[in-house]
Amino acid sequence: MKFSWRWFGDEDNISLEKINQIPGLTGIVTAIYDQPAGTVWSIKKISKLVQRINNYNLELTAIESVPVPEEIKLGSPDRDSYIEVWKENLQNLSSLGIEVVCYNFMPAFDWFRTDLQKPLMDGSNSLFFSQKELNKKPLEDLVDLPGWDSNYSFNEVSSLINKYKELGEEGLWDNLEYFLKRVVPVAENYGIKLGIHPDDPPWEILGLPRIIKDKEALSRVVNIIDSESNGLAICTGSLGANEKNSIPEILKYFSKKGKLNFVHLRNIKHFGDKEFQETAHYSSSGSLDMFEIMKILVETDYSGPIRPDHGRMIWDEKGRPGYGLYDRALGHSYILGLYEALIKGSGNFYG
Ligand SMILES: [Mn+2]
Repeated sequence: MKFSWRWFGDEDNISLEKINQIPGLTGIVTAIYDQPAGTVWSIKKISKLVQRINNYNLELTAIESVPVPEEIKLGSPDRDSYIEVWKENLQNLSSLGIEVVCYNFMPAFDWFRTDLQKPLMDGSNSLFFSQKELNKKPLEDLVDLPGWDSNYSFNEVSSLINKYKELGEEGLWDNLEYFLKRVVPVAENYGIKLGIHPDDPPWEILGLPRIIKDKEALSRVVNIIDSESNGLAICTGSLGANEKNSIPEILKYFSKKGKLNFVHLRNIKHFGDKEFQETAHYSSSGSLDMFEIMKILVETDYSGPIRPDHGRMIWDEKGRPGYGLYDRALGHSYILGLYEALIKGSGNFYG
């Protein structure tokens, strides 16, 4: 397993120097952040990024993400030119030894929350989602949340949402299939494993189609083309927001099939129907059993990148919601401890 950390490059106030002081971390997950979706990442730029990371004896273990432009997700007439750019990015990334690329197929925006700083009982705060609260808010109040692409105005967001409503779930599936049939053979050719990140939260919001939300949907993705390049980035917190998704079962099923290319570890606490808050990684802090999850990854010999996903804000830290230093470092250390215990307890010593 490649224990990794998400780093936002120059925009990140947590330096590689600090990250390098976290015990047992060997990998960095990052992307080119200063270019819009649908543009070519030059070999020169990727090479500089890789070099910067390697200077700290760290490895770039996964790209998260190569964004999929709305034109591809919507199936716009010009989508082929954007798919060509995506393929070129795979080629450029592979030329620098990158093996894992994460992407998502969420319409209009990435993850979504109703509160970015909801207090927990211990005085820390974290991200929170409540469908009931979302239903009460007018759209105008929501577009400032960081899940939105800030390049869009309110009117543009509304028109985008309407286009997706017209497209519907099956239309979105068709466009994912069209995309994968073109990019997976290229990824395979360049030795890159793709991992689709589940929708977060994994249900329909604002009337938008959301398709990557359960085991059935993940099966449908991997069955579009049978290739080890056509895999999954399982995010325990995203899928786990729906109590019906059994994360250990999902991980076991896809890891055994060789479809698991990337893992995000995060715990969340359910508060009832479509309401949850992100918690510390420790099992008892939330609703997910992290021991069980790590046990399955060890037992199925998962060897790809793994990273602590969002953490709480603790010890008065201020920063990017979900991506502070302290709680993610605690989460990583805890996960690493589970890993060591599992490996040594099973009699298999890791080298
Ligand atoms: Mn995630």
